Amino acid sequence: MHYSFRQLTWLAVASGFLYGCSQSTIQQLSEIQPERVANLRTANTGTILNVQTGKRYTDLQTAFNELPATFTQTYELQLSGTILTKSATLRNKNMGSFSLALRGVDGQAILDAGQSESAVVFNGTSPANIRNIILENLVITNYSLTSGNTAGVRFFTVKGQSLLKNVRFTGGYVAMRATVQCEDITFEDVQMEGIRFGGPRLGQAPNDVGNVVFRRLKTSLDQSPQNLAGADNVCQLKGFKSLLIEDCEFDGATKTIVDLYEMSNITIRRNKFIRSGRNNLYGIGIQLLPASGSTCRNVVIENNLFDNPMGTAIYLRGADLTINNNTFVEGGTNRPLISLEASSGNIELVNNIYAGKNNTNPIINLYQVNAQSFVSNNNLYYKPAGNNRSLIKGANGSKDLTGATLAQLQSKGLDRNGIQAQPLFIGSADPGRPTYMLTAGSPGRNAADATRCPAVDLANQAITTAPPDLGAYDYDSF
Ligand SMILES: [Ca+2]
Repeated sequence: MHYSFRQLTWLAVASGFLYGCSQSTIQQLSEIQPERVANLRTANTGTILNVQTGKRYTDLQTAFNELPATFTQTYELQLSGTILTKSATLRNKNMGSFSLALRGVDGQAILDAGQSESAVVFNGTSPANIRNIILENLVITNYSLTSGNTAGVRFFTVKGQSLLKNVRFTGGYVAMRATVQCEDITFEDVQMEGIRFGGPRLGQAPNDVGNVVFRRLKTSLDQSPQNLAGADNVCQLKGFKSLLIEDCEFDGATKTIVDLYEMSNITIRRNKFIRSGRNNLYGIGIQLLPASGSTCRNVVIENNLFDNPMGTAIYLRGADLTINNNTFVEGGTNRPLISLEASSGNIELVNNIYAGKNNTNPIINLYQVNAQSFVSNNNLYYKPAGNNRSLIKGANGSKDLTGATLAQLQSKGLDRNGIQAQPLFIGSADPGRPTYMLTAGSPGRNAADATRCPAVDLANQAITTAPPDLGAYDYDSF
């Protein structure tokens, strides 16, 4: 069940009436800013059951405190209803190799931070050993609107494999923040709504986080006018061992959607990037920057849709870059659609659709690129008639690769199997198919290099019917 933020407030009010105000509730209320008291937002109406001990709580901090200092087993706290949780913190525990789950039963339980800082904090700063945290079936709401250092969920030094599954963040400033030598974190079916100054903010130093997976993450932008003037990047991610982003939908950003620093081993596939840079032409769909004097390696970006980016869709400074089977539908920017800078290793751009609009800048810009191999083939380029922009501009090492027409690119050894034509997307003609799938008559249909195609397309269909199409979708496999 999905509640809007306004509905959540109503629920809290209604629950307050239903359950009445106990003595402990009044005590909780007195700790909150006075204007919140009038809202009755702060009622504790939920319950917490420690499955292992059978003990029940209405206060998350008490439930944490009564967990043993040294775990000899796994623990599960089952949450039901709405829990007011003013930065409840798990700390000073040695969890050994065990785990702790906070799991909503009866649907998603609501952790309401009461506009204090974080809703829930896990602090494994030495000598503690906090690890393997599972947060499942929860709504995290009403966390700090003003501080970028706190977040709905805050991890310090959380080890092992942690999981957020079916968690919805709404009504706050930064959804989740993890820093100081955390290990692996997986997000599955997580929503981050009303982005102001960020969804996930993970890592702040080299090697700060382990292996991170975002699977079916959905973000949406706070559309209020004051937010659109100043909001920040959606995902700010730094210093991971590896990163996988798949099957996510990032709807709206006023600046950059995925902002990556100082990491290698990145796979970004089957995602929709919608309206990046909405109010800021320097906002980018995916940006990757290395540390000074270092190089980010092994970057794969495939089967994504870049739907009307207002600025550059992909800006990478790294090595060993693969950008295959993506569909780019330009949003009327005056920036290059793809910008590769100071890049080395092997670079490959294959099976992409670049649907340019009225830009005068190149579709692909190369700056200080010095790759061992530079492959661009089986791509479809489109720019309106009479437009002089370069399809590719710049050089690889000393070899100039600039071309404003397909023939010019081919004369430089690029896009031998390329196409320069209108892509002919389905649009609204067939509501049963994705808008940016190619039509049956598109020149990009059956035009892909099958050896570079992934097994599954953006519509999550196995690509079974050769030859595959250019771009993120395959018509025949649908
Ligand atoms: Ca086909």
